[in-house]
Amino acid sequence: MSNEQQVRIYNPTEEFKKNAAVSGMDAYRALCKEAEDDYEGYWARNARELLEWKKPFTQVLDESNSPFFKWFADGELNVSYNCLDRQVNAGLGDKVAIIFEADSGEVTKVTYKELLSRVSKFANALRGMGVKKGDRVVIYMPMSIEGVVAMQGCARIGATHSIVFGGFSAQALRDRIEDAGAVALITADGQHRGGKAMPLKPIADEALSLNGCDTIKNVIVAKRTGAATEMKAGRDVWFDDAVADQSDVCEPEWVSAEHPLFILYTSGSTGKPKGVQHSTGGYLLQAILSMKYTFDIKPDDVFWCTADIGWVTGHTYITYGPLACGTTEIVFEGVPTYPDAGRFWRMIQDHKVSVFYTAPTAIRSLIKAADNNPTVHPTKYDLSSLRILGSVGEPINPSAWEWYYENVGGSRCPIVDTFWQTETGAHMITPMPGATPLVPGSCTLPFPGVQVAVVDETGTEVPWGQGGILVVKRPWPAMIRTIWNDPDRFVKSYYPADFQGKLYLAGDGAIRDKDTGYFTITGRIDDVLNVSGHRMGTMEIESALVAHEKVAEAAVVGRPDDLTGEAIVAFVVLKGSRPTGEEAKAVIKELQTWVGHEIGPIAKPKDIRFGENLPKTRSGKIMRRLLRQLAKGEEITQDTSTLENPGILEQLKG
Ligand code: 6R9
Repeated sequence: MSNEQQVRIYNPTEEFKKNAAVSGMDAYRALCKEAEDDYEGYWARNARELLEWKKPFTQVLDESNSPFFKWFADGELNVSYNCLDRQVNAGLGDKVAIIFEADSGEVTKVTYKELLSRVSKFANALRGMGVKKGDRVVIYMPMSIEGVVAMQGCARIGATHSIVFGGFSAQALRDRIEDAGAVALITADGQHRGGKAMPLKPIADEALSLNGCDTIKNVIVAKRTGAATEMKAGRDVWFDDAVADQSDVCEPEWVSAEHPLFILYTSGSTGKPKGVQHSTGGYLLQAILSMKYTFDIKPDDVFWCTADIGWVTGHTYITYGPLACGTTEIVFEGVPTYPDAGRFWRMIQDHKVSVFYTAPTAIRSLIKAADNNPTVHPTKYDLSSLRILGSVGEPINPSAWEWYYENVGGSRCPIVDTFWQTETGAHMITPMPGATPLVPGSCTLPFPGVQVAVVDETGTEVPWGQGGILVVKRPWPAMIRTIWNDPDRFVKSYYPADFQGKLYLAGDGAIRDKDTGYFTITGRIDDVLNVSGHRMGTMEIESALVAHEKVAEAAVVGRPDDLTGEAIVAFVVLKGSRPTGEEAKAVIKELQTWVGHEIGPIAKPKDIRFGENLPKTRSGKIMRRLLRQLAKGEEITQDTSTLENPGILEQLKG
């Protein structure tokens, strides 16, 4: 963004502020101050108020074995009890917990009472198979009620679940089963996406036939597509049969607050995926507190997080946070573009969604779709039920932010741009919708109680206005506890010696506005480019490109260059069709000039390539490592089986 560009600020309306959980900046600052004055006291107060404990804790933060921190360790509770029994006991049994909309459009509603009954039966089925506290259960399922039931069922008996996203290959599933040493696998015959039925059980079977999976004793298979399915006698059982004769009463397993609720594999910068291990008490505390503060959740809200349960966002903001708050939430099986790109807007209209949480990549693709086809434009739908919009997963470029604000939110709904990670468990930097003045493209200020900073290579805080490394200064309740099977890697990755093991390294760069102190994430540290000695975030250049009227989406990577150290390569998707030949040359010139104007000549991409799309993981993250290989003209050695659209690699070879 050029300096001349006027930064617009969006304040919450008085009306909104009045009823907000965090009402006004004074209220926000008071919470931050409470935490600063008495860090443990702040979290302990919330843990007492927001969680129901079987055995109250007496210890708060235990730093004796740093960086393996513990929170509320002598307290005992159960996550499923806190999500389900608590609501039923409070008289919310008949409230709808889940509105499930299938890919086909079919809608199923489940009340809290019914959900408790289904989870209890499933938990009893697991116990009947001999699955016990501390055992690992891998879940490889589509977006479904059964998926949520499976997760909650594990939590109920103290089994540690590990979800593997339904788009992952047999090899990826195998690796995770082996690393976790799982005793059971919960899957489905298949899944529906965009009108097509796709297999899951055959992939699971393939994974189980590979070396390393013999720890799996039971496979539970939910019926989704009705595809002919091979069932191995003595190992495989249908989900419905497993629960059929089970009691709907299941005494929860009361576990320590430190008991591992789940492991979730995520990619590191190199090497094999890391099994991020999360806790019970601290994790649930921040899931609830962020529902309250960031989403300002109220009893009448209809909440919709569009993530998949295979990602951390689906864990915290589908399976646990909303249910622990007694919220009615949407669970969606399908994709945003089927049967057309108005699907999200139609669902918001039909279910009167009031809080909507999605990813910038979805927004950008829907902007493109709406530009090409006015009938799927959000303004064609009644979105008046909305009161808060959210964004997560990557930086949201200001132009997409403004489109989202105006066209989806009717210039009425605050946008919470939530920065966090698999490892952090819950929001870390985010606006409070009834307090924080919003600046498009900035995730603004820390969540109350979270202490983040921007530092240099030695761990010293840099002045506002100067870019640096994002760190967390103090342990927080929902943080990663370790990497499963690899505590050394945990220490090296997140508490490096460079910072004397005292600061959590997020892996992202950030800059604080020199006047407001607002945080802007500049992208993963490994995505920062150095061109002729100038440091700049790839995101900055992407944002400039996307601000051009012809550009729908852009990804920028570095390529080694003899002259300048690194050269900038941009992969661009235009709103219209993909240009070739002379036309392409003209657009390249136009975009180079544009970026030169927006940021400065140094930021002009040396090489611009056009594709109909960008290579993304199934969760919608741009695969930058792959783009870097393409930029260098290298052969693709990386596994591309998780790519949503492998065909576009040819177009981007340049
Ligand atoms: C929740 C989630 C984490 C990485 C993180 C950062 C990027 C997430 C962001 C954001 C800018 C935001 N990221 N939210 N960057 N603004 N609001 O996405 O977890 O899949 O582990 O990704 O995503 O780079 O380090 P995860």
